[in-house]
Amino acid sequence: GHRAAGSKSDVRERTLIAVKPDGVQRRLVGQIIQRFEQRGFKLVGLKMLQVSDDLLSQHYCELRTKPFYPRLQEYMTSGPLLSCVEYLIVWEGHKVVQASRTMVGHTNPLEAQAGTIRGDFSFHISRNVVHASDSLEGAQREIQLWFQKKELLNWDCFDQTLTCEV
Ligand code: IDP
Repeated sequence: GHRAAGSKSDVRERTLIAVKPDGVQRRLVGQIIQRFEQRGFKLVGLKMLQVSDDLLSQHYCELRTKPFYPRLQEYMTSGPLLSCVEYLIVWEGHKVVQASRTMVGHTNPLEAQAGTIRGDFSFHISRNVVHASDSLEGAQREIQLWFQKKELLNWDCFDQTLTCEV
């Protein structure tokens, strides 16, 4: 049977975006948040933290055995950036997982199109500025890993509650 495009379950879809340490050091956080806001997604969770090796390996559980994992770990938790602060941001909206992957661009910035975050702000795979969950299941797992339930806010947009009264 036919179902309307914007059903409630679609609208509540959520994804995790992380601004990696290079993005924070380069003061790109505002511009990255702005791109998701202007696209129309709703910010429902936001925190700044220093990622531990342990949480990083849980986050990247599928990459732990890859040859580049030590380099990834150095990029995200230690190494030349001295203090590795990152921002974790949860966005909500229709098909937000897929839309975010498109906005972020190819893993290797050299392959990322201009107009994407990686294509506009980076040129090296170990300095690719952002993370975006790659599937619905991945998003749910990652959001649970980084956020407690009470840290995610359900809020109504002001413009949806305006009436003619002043
Ligand atoms: P994604 O971030 O685009 O989802 P993943 O394959 O999940 O890509 O890899 C996670 C991160 O690990 C990448 O964003 C990148 O920083 C790093 N990475 C991935 N592949 C390589 C590689 O071949 N060499 C070095 N670093 C890599």
